[in-house]
Amino acid sequence: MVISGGSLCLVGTSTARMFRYNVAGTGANSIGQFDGSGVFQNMAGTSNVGTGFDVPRLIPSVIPTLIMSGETWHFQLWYHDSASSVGSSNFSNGVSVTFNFPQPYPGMVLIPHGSFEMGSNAASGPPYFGGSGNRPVHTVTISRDFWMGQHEVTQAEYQALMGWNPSHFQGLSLPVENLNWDQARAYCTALTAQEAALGNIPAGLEYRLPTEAEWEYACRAGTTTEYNVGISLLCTDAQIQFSHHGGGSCGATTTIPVGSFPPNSFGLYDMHGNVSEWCLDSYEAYSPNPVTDPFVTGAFSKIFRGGNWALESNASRSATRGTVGPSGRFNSLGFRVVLGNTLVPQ
Ligand SMILES: [Ca+2]
Repeated sequence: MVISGGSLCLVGTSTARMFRYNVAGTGANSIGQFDGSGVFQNMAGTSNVGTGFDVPRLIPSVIPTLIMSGETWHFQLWYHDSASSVGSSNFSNGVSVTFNFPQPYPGMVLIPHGSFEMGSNAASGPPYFGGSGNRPVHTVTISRDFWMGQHEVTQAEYQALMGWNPSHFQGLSLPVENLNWDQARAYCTALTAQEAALGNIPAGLEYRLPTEAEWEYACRAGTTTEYNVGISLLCTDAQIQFSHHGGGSCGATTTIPVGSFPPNSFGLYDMHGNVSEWCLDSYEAYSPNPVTDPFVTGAFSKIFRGGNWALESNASRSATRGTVGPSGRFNSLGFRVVLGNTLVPQ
């Protein structure tokens, strides 16, 4: 039995010709049969138990059969002895199946696929202090939808899954920090194992760190300005140390609970500020050529993104790239997870 795209495909033998099903609680019945390839075909309509269909019967066109997660369907093989009366249909004992579709972990937001301009041409002076590492701006296509955590991973989430809390600033609603790249990836691996055991991960996907391109695409959420809130980032927009847009010192001395500022249009909080966020990629200079689903691996230095409570507004721009060795641990560096296609860094 295969679930694909929300429709039902029953695979059986062509000799087991007739089938019926009903959805528990609805009273709805319908009837169908396996075709010559052993694929169940829905014959939409009300079941005619007792009248039945002679076998073989013409196979109708496939009618999509929607199944909702959590529904229990009852399947029952039956046959009609055409040599006797129409009331002599015979039924097997049948089988009941409850369908539970993969459900992303709570707090994951669907990020639709698309293209964007990655990088920044911001000048080297104030207020943005742009750099060559942000250039050249180039077209990046994210070819597949993915899910991203609304929030930086909290200490409550990390403690619950990993059994300890490495953070310098303690507080369950604060982002977890002071953990290295491998520890962030280990959390993703553990989350994948937990959710896979619950049947919540579609084939080919995993929980992992975002690629740098996924991170910037999600941060921008369609914006082309230096910040996803516009051309300026103020102390009232994010947990940062200093705003070069007239805000001056923000007085930040610590992380704050995740989600303390409004989200971007994808529903993602703290993409600017609070803690910087580990990405899966290694650092590599940008190429001017358009690229699809970039994923850089192999180099020593890893990427972190988004600025943090100890950095100034220019370091929190959508395009600003941070690099550090994988063993780095800082009280200003955490992470968030994505549910996306499986990627293996080297
Ligand atoms: Ca952040």
